[in-house]
Amino acid sequence: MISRRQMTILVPVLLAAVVVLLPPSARANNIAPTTTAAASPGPNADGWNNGDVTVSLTAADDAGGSGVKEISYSLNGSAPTIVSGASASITVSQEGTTTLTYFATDNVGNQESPKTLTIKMDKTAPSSQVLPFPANEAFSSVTVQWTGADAGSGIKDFTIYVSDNGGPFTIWQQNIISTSAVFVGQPGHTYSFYSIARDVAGNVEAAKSAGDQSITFLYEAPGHPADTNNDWRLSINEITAYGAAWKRGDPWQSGPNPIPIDYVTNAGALWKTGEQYQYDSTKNPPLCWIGAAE
Ligand SMILES: [Ca+2]
Ligand SMILES: [Ca+2]
Ligand SMILES: [Ca+2]
Repeated sequence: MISRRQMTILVPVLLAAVVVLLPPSARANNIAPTTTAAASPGPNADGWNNGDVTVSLTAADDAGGSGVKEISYSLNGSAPTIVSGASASITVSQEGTTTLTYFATDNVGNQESPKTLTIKMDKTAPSSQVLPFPANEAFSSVTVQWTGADAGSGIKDFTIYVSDNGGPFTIWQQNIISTSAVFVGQPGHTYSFYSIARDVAGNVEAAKSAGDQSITFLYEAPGHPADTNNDWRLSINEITAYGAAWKRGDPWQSGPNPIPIDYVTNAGALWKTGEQYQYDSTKNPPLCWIGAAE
């Protein structure tokens, strides 16, 4: 006879022995499979795709588990698709944001917690154009402006091309985020401009064969007298030399002389706002020299 006391010791020992002797599949019968998703091609650095994406789902059960029975997935909350086995392949081709929800189930019914993969897709190229120039703009420095629009991921940047007197278009501004820049040309030349936009997903606007806008520079616009190298920029060296000449009362290489104080302050203000400046024919010197947006 086994005593009551012996029983309290024997029963747990026997139960432990039964657990050890059971086959592994019966022991580990409550662990769900794990699914991993691989998107091909992956998104760009900004998180966008500009073409169809194939997602490969691969599920694995726990070692010695009952094995993967099926994978279930759905796109944007639609009715789930169930695929037998441990792998599935899904092609996402819809523009916009697609959320793929997926999980695997093993042969004894253990279900993985659903996982999601988000794909942002934009296959539509942007459009853009150089804006018309203001009337009577006929000097050799002009602000060129452009604009663009995009469905989906939005405009990333622009590349602006220029043609001199009907010659081939060459890049003037490459991958610029700003929507304006100052162009300095030669008197007597006609310049044509067009813009090509790029969106965040990497789509590029179709090539153009003609300019969006053109302008003819009839006259040489007078630069600021402090701009001694005539590059439409007032450097710190140029304004320092101009200011020193004014202080000493020395004559300057280009007039007016003696140097008026408001010419000196105007030069300093233009340097302060970013060096680059342009000519405004509607104002008198020195207010005709105004800061130019980079
Ligand atoms: Ca399992
Ligand atoms: Ca787009
Ligand atoms: Ca200069």
